[in-house]
Amino acid sequence: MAQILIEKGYDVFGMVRGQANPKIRMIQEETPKLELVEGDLQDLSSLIAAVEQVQPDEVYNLGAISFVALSFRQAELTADITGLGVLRMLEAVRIVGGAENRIRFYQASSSEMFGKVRETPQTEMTPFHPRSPYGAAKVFGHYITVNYRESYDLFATSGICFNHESPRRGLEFVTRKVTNGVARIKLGLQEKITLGNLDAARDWGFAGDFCEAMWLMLQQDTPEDFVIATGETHTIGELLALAFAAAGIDDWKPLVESDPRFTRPAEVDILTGDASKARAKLGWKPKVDFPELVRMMVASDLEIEAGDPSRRP
Ligand code: G4F
Repeated sequence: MAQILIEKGYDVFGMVRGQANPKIRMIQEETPKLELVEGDLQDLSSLIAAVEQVQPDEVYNLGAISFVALSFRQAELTADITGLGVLRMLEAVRIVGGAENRIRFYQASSSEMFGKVRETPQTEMTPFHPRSPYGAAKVFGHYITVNYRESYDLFATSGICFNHESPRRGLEFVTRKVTNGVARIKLGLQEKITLGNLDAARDWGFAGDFCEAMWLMLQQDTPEDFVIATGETHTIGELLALAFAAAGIDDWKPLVESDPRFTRPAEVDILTGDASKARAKLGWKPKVDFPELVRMMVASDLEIEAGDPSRRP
């Protein structure tokens, strides 16, 4: 997101928490023009101070505990950061933005809110049925954003984003776990990839495309919520086949195993988004398709894993 906004000519400030945040070095190397400010989604006064310091025109709240599996083990923390953190950020935006509501606000809502899906494909009108503490916290974040828009006339919007991936994806998420595992197998650094539920299916898109949609949402005349998705669903089997093919490995099935350690107490089996509203009103459509996304991630992981071991994730 920062990279896209910098390319558009914005002065961009990223909020970081903690004293010795391990991601700061990577962020500074990848986006040197990004300025960092301190703030913590659990601490309203720190958010007010950050927003006062920056005096932003637009705030993009992409901050959360975003790993669904972790949310089962740290449910209260997830509710506090992923759920209540949105309320605190909205309060900071409302207070600092003054009576004329100078600051526009984007909330990263999630397709995890659809959970045990009530209809396919999912639209802005599909009822929610979250299947994890993460999904439940995102539902709160979504509705409190709608509520601040309706109560205080804030320019507050939610993008209901389906899974969006890139070479910068964390290794704990299934796409990157697969592409990084494939690269390591190819280079003789690892023998197998151990996953959880191999039957899951997702509507996976490229994060860069999705960030463009987030920006477009804040450039409209009126704030509205949008589903952001590719409309295509792929299985983990397809992800594996494409990733191994990108590394030139044919006989991959014996290289993948499933372990209950990686399954979840409740699962979201399948997601398919309908982004017709975004297409019609924002003129948005994804540019990178699924095979290209997987090839991009495998190529990046092959380069990382073949390089200096101290730079490996
Ligand atoms: O890559 P995942 O961990 O992503 P998940 O749970 O769909 O959540 C991501 O997308 C959401 C949008 O829909 C975001 F809101 C959220 O923050 C995050 O970015 O898992 C995808 C699927 C799941 O069904 C999971 O059970 O892959 C399955 N899976 C199977 N084996 C695995 C594994 N997931 C992970 N992370 N690791 C495995 O070994």
